[in-house]
Amino acid sequence: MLDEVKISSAIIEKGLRRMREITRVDVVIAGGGPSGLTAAYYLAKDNINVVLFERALKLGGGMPGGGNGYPFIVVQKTALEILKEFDVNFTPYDEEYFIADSLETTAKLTAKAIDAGAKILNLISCEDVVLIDDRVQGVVVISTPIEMAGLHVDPLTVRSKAVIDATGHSSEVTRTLVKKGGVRLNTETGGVVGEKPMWVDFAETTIIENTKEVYPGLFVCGMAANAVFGGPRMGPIFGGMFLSGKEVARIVKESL
Ligand code: 48F
Repeated sequence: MLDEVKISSAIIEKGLRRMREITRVDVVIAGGGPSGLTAAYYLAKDNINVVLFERALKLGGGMPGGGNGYPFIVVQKTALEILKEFDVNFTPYDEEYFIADSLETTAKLTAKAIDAGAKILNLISCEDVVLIDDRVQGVVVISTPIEMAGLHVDPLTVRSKAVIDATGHSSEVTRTLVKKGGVRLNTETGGVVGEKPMWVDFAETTIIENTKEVYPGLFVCGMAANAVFGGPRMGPIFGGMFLSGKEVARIVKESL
């Protein structure tokens, strides 16, 4: 006989164990879009204890939606190594542009990151950072439904050696640090410079330069990197996102 209580108990026990496991980790990633998932994979692959928090129910950020809802993404030649690493199928459009299924890419990035050992928790928002002795040392997390309901409920804290802001266009973690911590970032203005209008070629190049430690303990990747350092947007081409995720994993590993 299948037992309703056993099913609930199995989930509650595993869920609590998971929450307990992730209260102290090497690296926290805020945001499960293409750059955050890529970073999670490359860190976990090198045995770094990494947890990724995603506010939404689904993973992938802006990727599953492809371009204007057509479920395809474009990836330039220089980033094909990443699609190959994740076993994502792709077809050439011409010798420079390649097309992948946005849902397949999302699923494979997620599965490979989990297989490599990354812990991914959806429905959890990073609402603040832990700032001790002028260094970001973790994040403050709250369940998304509680956040959405606007209820006055205290959050939980996760300590880490490094935090990666992979929250995309909003660059939310970095903005929160500036707003609440009153700190000066490693940018030309000392604050979040803000995303510039579309310029694909420039955006896809500068995103790698902008992938860096923006404040002690806090790193930015993906669209958050361009938003923080004042780079332009690029639309549904994703090579820069994948390469930025890989690059931030490399930089963070070096810093640990
Ligand atoms: O926006 P998103 O996909 O970021 P990305 O990895 O990729 C950008 C592209 O999708 C696209 C683009 C293509 O070239 O420009 O926009 O830089 O994913 C960001 C994820 O972070 C989540 C959000 O729900 C999304 O899935 N997120 C945002 N704020 C928080 C968060 C937060 N405070 N805590 C947790 N997750």
